[in-house]
Amino acid sequence: MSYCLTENELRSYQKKGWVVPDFRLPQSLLDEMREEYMLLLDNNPQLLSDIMLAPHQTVNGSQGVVGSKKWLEFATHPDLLDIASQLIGEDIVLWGTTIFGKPALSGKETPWHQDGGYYPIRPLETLTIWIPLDDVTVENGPMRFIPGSHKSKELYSHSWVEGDDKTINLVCDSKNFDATTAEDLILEAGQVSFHDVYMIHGSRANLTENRRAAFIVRLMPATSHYDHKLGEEMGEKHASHGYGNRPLFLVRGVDRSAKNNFTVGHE
Ligand SMILES: O=C(O)CCC(=O)C(=O)O
Repeated sequence: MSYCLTENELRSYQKKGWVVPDFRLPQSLLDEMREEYMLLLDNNPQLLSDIMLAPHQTVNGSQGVVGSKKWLEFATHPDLLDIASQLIGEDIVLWGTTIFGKPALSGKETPWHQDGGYYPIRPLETLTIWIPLDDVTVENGPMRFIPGSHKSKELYSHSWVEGDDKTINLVCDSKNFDATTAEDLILEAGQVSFHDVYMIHGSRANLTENRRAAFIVRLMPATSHYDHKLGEEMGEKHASHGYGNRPLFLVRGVDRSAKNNFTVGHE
């Protein structure tokens, strides 16, 4: 085990819904990710950088992203999986990645939401690894978390809010939480945050002169089932997300659910 979470860190994850361990990614890895991100932007001039789904997919990419296997390599870095296994167990499936680019001057807001609303995962369990490629400051649109909002394991009501000034349009109704309790996630590039699928979170726009990009990895314990058929049905509403066709990767252990299909969506 490359990094062992302390009792305090484990408690923080359980109590607040996220943890930033006292751990850093190697600088060389960070440099590689940044380089690969520039390539990704070059290869996808048709897409806005605010949100790019599944850059690890080289075929059948959601939003038509032209991705690369490098992102899968980054997402499954042994240190990250070691930490993840302490939070969701030894049997792990990777089912998604995303990059929220928050470009300088025009980086869109990500409104308050829970991640799980349209994930075809039963029982619904997902650990999100949030990896900033740049330093995150109060000004450049840090992630904002509502502590403890994951605890009831409930998906709260969300409403569709029109507008292309945001990265997503399904927004958690304000009656469900107290925004004044929000905590900003201020991180240096190299630090990493891990958060629970039920936690309410969002981020403001970035109007600064500095980009605030983050690479996001979605893992589920292999006791859960990623139901592609359900993903297809849900996809009727959110076609670009490609949930009916996402490739699953068993990245640790065994498929305890015995229901996951590791052929759909692969090359
Ligand atoms: O990076 C951001 O600003 C938003 C990320 C997010 O909402 C997520 O990872 O679920």
